[in-house]
Amino acid sequence: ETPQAATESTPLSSEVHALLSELGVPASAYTHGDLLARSPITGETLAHLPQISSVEATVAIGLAHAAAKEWRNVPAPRRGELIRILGEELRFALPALGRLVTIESGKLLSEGFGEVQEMVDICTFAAGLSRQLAGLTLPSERANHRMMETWHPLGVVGIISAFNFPVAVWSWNAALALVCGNSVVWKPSEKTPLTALATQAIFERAAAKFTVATGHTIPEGLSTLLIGGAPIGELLVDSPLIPLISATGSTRMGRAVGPKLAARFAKSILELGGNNAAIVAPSADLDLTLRAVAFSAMGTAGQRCTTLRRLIVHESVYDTLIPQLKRVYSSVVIGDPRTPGTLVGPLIDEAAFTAMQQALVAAKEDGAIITGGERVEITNQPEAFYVRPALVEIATQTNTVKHETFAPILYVLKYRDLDEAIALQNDVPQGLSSSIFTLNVREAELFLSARGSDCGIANVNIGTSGAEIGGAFGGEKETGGGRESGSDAWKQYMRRATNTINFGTDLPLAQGVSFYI
Ligand code: UN1
Repeated sequence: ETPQAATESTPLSSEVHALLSELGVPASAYTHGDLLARSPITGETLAHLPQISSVEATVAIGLAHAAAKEWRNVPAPRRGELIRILGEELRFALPALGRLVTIESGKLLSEGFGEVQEMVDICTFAAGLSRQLAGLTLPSERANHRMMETWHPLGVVGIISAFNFPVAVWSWNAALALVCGNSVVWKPSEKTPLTALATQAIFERAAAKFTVATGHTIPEGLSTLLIGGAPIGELLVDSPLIPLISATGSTRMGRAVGPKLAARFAKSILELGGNNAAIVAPSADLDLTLRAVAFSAMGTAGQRCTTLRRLIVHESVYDTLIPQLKRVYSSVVIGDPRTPGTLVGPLIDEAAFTAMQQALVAAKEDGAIITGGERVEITNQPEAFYVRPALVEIATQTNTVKHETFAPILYVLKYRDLDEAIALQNDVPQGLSSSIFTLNVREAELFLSARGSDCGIANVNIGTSGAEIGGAFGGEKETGGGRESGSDAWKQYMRRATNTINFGTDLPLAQGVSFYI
């Protein structure tokens, strides 16, 4: 590989270089190499990064494996201390890292900051968790016996993350994996390598402070960043030294990764596509519904896994809500996500724009009525892709509707009775997030019941996106079944041993089996 010349400096690239330097990333990490970092805000190239070779990556996995063997001996609350310090460093870095997230992923500034806040929050959660990795004690059927569960670290945890939450998803996995006594190896999206570099620099600072504070050195390779393309992801997936891979991305990616992991009996946490719906019932508070739908459907330019993609509206409120929603869709401010007042930033790249246009053409062929969806020229930058979010009224749930397009398209369907609405909501291959807007307790509870939403997330009177870290995050069916972040998601980063201890002098066998020698 011939290293390429440094990027021409523009106001945006200069700002990015200043942010990276403030965050502690050495210039040598982004001034040469063949991976281009770009900003969807202008489409310009911000930096050039070297990519790790397969040989180097294999060495790094070996180091991570050795690191895990050391780290598992450190008491969990002490491991929690590292994550507490990481949270502190992230809190300190929030303004700069949040801005970098905005520049590299195109989300609004408040969302860039919110993403880093999410990292701080999971560190707080994980630090507390480090004293609560509790196993059950269970009654033994035998006299003078005790049964209990012990949770042990797995080893190396591989993290494959997507562009849309370029750093928060790493932190959900890394914070839990590290307090659980594992090491982590991270392959970020090729579309967002700079925020990954910054996050790694922050981790290293936290590790150095941990050493000063505790006298404990952090094993080399406890947290490793691998900048590279699909072959590096495949290397992680195929490595016998990695017992768990947490992968976030498309269902297509999951279909490639899942069977490979299953074939070598590795564990997986898959966070794949969503096709999230909200039901708007007759009693819904329509002002609140309008705001919730606007944020969930248009926010982050439709590029969250939890983005609202289908709105299932009762016929009695359809003609009130939909015209209001159309007004919001045609007036929402689209533009530079750093500008106050902007609500819809850019799509990540041209491929996202093309996929959106293709979905809209297909919807039209299905007989849909489309409001918006066109490209919006904002900056005279041909490489930046801004769109007006699309509201697509459609009579039936066609294949186009059942497919996840990672762009701001909201399909609107009409319903008569709640069973029909719930059936529609569930009749897609994906099962991530869902909502109902209703003031009727029977409807709300039915929606949350076993015959209600089949998703991993089911909400009442809030949108489908913007989950807190305290709950388990993930979904069913083609979403992959994984759960990350809060609740007891930590258990996936550990292996459970069932221990039976005999403190008597006899050897009674379970189930009354007799075996006397
Ligand atoms: C994602 O889009 O990959 O619930 C994650 C949310 C965010 C996480 C989204 N907290 O929308």
